[in-house]
Amino acid sequence: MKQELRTRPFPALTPAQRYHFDVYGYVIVPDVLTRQECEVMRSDLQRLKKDLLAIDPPENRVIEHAYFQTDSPHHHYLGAIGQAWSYPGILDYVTHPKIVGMAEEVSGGKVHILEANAHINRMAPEWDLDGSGFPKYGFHRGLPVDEGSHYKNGLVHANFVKVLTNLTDLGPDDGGTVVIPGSHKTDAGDEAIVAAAYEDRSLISQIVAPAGSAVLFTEALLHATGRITSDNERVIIITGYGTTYFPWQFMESHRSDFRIEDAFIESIPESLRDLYVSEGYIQRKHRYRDLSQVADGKSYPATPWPALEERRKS
Ligand SMILES: O=C(O)CCC(=O)C(=O)O
Repeated sequence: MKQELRTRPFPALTPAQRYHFDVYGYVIVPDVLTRQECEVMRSDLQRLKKDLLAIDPPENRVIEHAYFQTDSPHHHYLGAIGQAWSYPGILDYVTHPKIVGMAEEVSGGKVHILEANAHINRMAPEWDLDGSGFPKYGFHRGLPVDEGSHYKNGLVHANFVKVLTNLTDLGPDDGGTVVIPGSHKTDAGDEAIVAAAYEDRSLISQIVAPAGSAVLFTEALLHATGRITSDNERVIIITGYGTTYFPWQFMESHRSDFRIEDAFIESIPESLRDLYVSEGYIQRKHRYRDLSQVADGKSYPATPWPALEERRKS
């Protein structure tokens, strides 16, 4: 019998966190990563950025499928990092028991990795402002309202969710992600919703949280990168998880050749295999909680990747 749901907490969220997710479409979960984990992941992302920048000419900047989706002096957006096995902190993030457990809970069962990416950014030299001098944002959503969600036990479950974790502290000036709370329920035209939110800025919330806090949200929620006005660098790492209705062996990329490498697949530990590779068609494996159920507070250890250790040595 498969072990995947037993190696992760269920339910991963407290009733209050689960209720917040339902009402607002997102929840900030503090202390998901320790300071030490943040440091390891941040230094692996910085190393990947440095290694990519060292490749010349720039159009060849690909390492283990990871590449720059944005390569500008103030913003490096690293795409397709989910099989960058030379940077183990990244693999530890995308397969982290608590993070996957949260994604499974709000998806209503088994999930797999659809995308993995990261942003390393600083204050932008220019930013689009509205007539009153307030920032405009690139609000978007990856899941249409009502097309990718269902209710069970009165709780919303989404087929595509993201867990975005800040590896640096985010104060109010540090460009935390902005969201339009509750927009995951409103199918009234994204432009009209965003215009309404610009009219009354209290409809927009910005993530302000210490390093190691995770923002779990349904992709039906309108969200965007916030504006940095401090001198601090922001480093965030993101995994998008989808239910098994989404295609397998594919992770987001603007490059058409992107596929998970066979050698990488062979190195995946058994209990993490389902996160990367299909073992059958659909196999939804639902799992639902009641709102009153208390969170599973046990700490689940990360699964080691012995085969990768071997590859790294050879
Ligand atoms: O940069 C951010 O804070 C938001 C990232 C984002 O918009 C996304 O993952 O779709």
